[in-house]
Amino acid sequence: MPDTQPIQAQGSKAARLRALLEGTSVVRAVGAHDGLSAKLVQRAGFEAVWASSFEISASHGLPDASLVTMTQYLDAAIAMDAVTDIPVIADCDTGFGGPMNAAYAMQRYERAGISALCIEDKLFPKINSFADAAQDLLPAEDFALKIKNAKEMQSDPDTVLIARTEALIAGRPVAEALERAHVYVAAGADAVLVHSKSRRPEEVLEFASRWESPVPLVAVPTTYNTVTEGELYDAGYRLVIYANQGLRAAVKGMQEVLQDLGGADRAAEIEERIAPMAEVFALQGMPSTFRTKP
Ligand code: SPV
Ligand code: MG
Repeated sequence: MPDTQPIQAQGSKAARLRALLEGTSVVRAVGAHDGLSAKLVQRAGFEAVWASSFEISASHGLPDASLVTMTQYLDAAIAMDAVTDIPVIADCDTGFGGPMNAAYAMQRYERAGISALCIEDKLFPKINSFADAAQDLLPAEDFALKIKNAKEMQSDPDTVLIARTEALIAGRPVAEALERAHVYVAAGADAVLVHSKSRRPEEVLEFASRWESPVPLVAVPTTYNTVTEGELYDAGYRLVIYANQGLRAAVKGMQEVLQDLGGADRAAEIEERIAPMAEVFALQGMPSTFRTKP
């Protein structure tokens, strides 16, 4: 069904993502977990969708701990890609296992038309970066092998492979994060995501100031949320991912409305706080002739 958003520029989504990453302003992606949330990201004007493992796991009612299978993650990414015109960047956790799993993920996601994959250097099974748990890292050379295997399997030169280092999440110094990231670039990574759970942006800014590669940097300012996109761009970050704000807004909105509905004895009490059916019809791509009239 047609969406009301105009189709954007020509060329594959992956080629457009590459062009965006070489542009003169920061590329902004927002996390999503299904077709509807991805459409909302596009409609709000963002340039890319982050198929977040945290959001997709949460949408299954499960922790983000390598419980959801690659096929389930892939299906969710496909659902997002199918109803949007902007590139989908798939959060592929650790690559779903060892180097062969990472290569297989590359093959499956690419064939499904997903523009970018992101894999991280934690041990499989991993747990969400903000969980109060051990955040064990794979030796850098072992993770480099995953990158090499995935790049070898890649068939579209425009597909973007993002290598994510969790060194700072694991409590290691910036120097180790840099060392790891440079190894990952040598192995073929097209971009580097350095994740941080600090409340302040200093460590990601320091990382960027010591970065010695033309490969673009990616930031996820979830905890260090006072940093501006301009500050990140000036430091060297080319992609900023707002990884989970949409899901968290949805959870809060649903909790509040359902709580109030539970305390009322008719739906009219909450009607003004929920989207009209017509708005959802429009989001679904229902032909206008079938939509309810105002
Ligand atoms: C995700 O959105 O799943 C991410 C980012 O990987 S984080 O939750 O911060 O690990
Ligand atoms: Mg994730």
